[in-house]
Amino acid sequence: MSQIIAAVSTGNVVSAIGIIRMTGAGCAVVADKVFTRMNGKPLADAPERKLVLGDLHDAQGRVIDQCCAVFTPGPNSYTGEDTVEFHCHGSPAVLAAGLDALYRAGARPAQRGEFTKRAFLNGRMDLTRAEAVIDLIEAETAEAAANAAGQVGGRLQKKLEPVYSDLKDLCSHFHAVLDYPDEDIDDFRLNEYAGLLKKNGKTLEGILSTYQQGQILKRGVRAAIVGKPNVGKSSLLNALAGYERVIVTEVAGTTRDTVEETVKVGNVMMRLVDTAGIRDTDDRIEAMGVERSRRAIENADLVILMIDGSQPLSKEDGEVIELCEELENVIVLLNKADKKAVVEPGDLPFMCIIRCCAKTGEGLDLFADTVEEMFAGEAPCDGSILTNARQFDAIRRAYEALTSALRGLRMGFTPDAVLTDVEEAMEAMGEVTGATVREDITARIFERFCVGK
Ligand SMILES: Nc1nc2c(ncn2[C@@H]2O[C@H](COP(=O)(O)OP(=O)(O)OP(=O)(O)O)[C@@H](O)[C@H]2O)c(=O)[nH]1
Ligand SMILES: [Mg+2]
Repeated sequence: MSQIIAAVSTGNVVSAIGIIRMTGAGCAVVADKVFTRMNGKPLADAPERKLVLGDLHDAQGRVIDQCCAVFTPGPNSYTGEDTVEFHCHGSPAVLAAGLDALYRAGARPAQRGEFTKRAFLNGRMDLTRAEAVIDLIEAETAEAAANAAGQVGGRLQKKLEPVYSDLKDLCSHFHAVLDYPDEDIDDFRLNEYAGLLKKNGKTLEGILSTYQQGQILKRGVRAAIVGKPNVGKSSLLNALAGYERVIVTEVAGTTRDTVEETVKVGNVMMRLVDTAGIRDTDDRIEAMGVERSRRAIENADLVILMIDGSQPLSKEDGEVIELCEELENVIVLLNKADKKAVVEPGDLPFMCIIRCCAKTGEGLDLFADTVEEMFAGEAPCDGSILTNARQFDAIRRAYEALTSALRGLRMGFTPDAVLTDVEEAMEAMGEVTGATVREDITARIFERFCVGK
């Protein structure tokens, strides 16, 4: 029988309400030692899943808080086990005292993610849903939250389940063939197998194709604003951030170091990096900043190349243009559109060029539309997007094993060789859903969680 665990599930800050959660068979009895209902009856007699008022007190009977408690018997609780929650006044001191009282009454401290780990081990959710819980807690945008919520609801699991089930059928057919070697697989069956492998390979390919979008959804677009000094890079960062995040002056070489800020451009979360203007310089500190600017270009998903459109292109502009020319994702901003335009888009070797004014914000709407077009992605944020590196790796291995099985089948390999590939694919799929995942990996997954979840 699992032990009774308890933790504060809300943050360690003063708030209106704070929640202590406890789970494990018999936890209502532990609760009765520290919580006295207004009517004096045991908590287990209270209506299930309904808040009841009472006093939370320590072992000596000293009242810690007047609060509500709710009892949810297993197996229909989050963890699948009996669960009690105390909805207290949200003082960290109250919550710490309440938790201490529960420890003294028989509960032990919960480890990180232990509630969700129990939910997984008790079959309340598969691993895709359990992992999405942490994504939901950590979501930084509504879109990321919506996608994680979809996966908590089982969208990814539902896509993977039929694939796993088809592979299981295939394996059993192959085993039958191997057990009765005199019966050849006829062409009809071979075509059927090949069709099944192809169909499921396509499903996995479709899921894998969303991963890049998932990366962007989860961590945002890493975007470096680059250009020669004084073109308005820092002014752009400030305009997008909506406040004076960095110093702007008319002195070339104002920004010495890279400065990061997270902003939302349209629907897309961006990790914007303002960089030191790129030029040859004898100033040691500025030169170090320029080196960092070059590195920011290498690490960026998007380079925003800024040019002062009111000045003729200079040798320094040319050097930055050369650095960016071969990159996949570049948006050129011809800044200072409030002044007479001297540079024309046709003068530049780029496709995506927008005139703008960082001072007034002119042109930034078009910039936002362009960013959305480049990065918003096509899959809906409803759980369809794969965001998790571990899941991506396992699904990729399953896909490769299926491709290899299909190749083997077409080349007339013996059934046992094809079977090995299909079993490998099943094993990898099982790692995603948790059906075959190793215990040490499970432990690592739940260590990412916070205590109390
Ligand atoms: N007229 C006009 N001036 C601008 C515009 N954007 C920026 N500036 C001015 O250009 C000067 C340089 O702006 P910054 O934003 O500091 O330029 P920067 O590219 O970050 O410069 P460094 O940090 O030195 O590389 C400041 O005086 C800004 O007020 C614009 O759209 N129009
Ligand atoms: Mg600057």
